[in-house]
Amino acid sequence: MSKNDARALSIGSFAVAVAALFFAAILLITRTSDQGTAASPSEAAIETIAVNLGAMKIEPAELNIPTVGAHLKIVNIDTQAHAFTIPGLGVATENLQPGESVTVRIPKQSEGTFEMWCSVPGHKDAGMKGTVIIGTAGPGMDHTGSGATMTWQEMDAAMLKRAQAFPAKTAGHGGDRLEPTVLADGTKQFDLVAKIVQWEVEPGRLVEAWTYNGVVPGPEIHVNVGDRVRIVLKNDLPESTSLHLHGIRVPNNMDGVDPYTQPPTVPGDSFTYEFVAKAGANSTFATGIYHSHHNAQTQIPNGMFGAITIGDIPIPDVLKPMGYTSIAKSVNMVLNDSGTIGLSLNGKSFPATEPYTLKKNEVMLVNYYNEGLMGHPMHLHQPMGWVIAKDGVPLLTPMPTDTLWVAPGERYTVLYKAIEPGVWAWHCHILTHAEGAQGMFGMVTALIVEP
Ligand SMILES: [Cu+2]
Repeated sequence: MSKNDARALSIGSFAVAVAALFFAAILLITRTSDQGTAASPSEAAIETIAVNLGAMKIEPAELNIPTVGAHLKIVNIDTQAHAFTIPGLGVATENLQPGESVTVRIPKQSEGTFEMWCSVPGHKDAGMKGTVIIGTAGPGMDHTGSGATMTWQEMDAAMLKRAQAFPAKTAGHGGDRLEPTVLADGTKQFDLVAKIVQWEVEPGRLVEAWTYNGVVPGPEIHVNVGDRVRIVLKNDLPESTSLHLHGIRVPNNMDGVDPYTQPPTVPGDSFTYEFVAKAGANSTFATGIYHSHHNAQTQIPNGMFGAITIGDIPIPDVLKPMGYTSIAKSVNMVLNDSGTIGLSLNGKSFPATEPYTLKKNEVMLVNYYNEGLMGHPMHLHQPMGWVIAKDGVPLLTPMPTDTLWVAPGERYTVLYKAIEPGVWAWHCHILTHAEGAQGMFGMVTALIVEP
């Protein structure tokens, strides 16, 4: 984005300003899932999508189902009987009386478009019909269309609508610091419960998240170098798990790699991790992440990750004459791209991502963590960044950055200084992770620099 764009952005309200950047009118799919029905890990990852049979209409009229399949929870919210069918997928319910509901499993499918309607005579012609679209952008909506079927006016309108929704309110906020229970001997105890909850990734999109303490990311654990730490993990998942302290120096038997260093922690069981908090090798601090190390390719992308930070990260002396003298704000930003959560920053997708605010000349410390399955080049418009640490170890010489490739498992610590006022986009620069024909989505947020 050029400086001229930036000036345009700073005109008008924040929402309209950000509008130049962004997205739109999404399928109004209410996605729900019945908690606790997760019979097996693969089933638990399948979304439940609500379909309402109303007065001569089916809501949503356009149903977007991922290729991995879904459960359709069909509810008759009308005052007369209806029956739901997708003949092309072999779905046909009995007559549903007012208030009745039924859940139908849509198995794994290849991409395609089908018709759905109410099979009670006359109802289809009266308007009870719609379209079922299988496939496209993984969990959630299709954000990646080329826009070939839209006029440019429609595209602009869609982008404006989506942009104006930012920052959109959603239920749940992850990554907040967890207060320890301090035991008699000074040990700091942190209690984590691994469990599945409904998590609102963006407005109206509820997914089955696999969480620590019901939030994505899990709460931040912060301790000082030398602290005695105890993390008690209770497993309320429908399968085993274990907790690995990624990037943190712990005794081997606390490394959380079942079945080598411990048995798997089975459903209903607990495991206690105990260690003395150490700085990284050649470091005075540590920047780590705790996450599952059991069926991890599913459990982690579905939400089982949280920052663990030890000590404070010093500002390198070489940056102080350049105005990097104190830290106004510290931010953990956990990247994800897969599982039920999908493309997200700290468990939320644009427009539900969190904007950050700085005053001119203030410095923000950002810890990037990538818990996804792909690399992400994180790009913050104008404010100049210096990478000061990688994986919790200070660089001997800080490295300038406006775009930083963060590979899965990596942590980078960056100091950004606010230079000019404005709303500065902050996003992954793999563009299909950030923008579609209907505007921005996924791995996008903004830094607002106040005068
Ligand atoms: Cu990306």
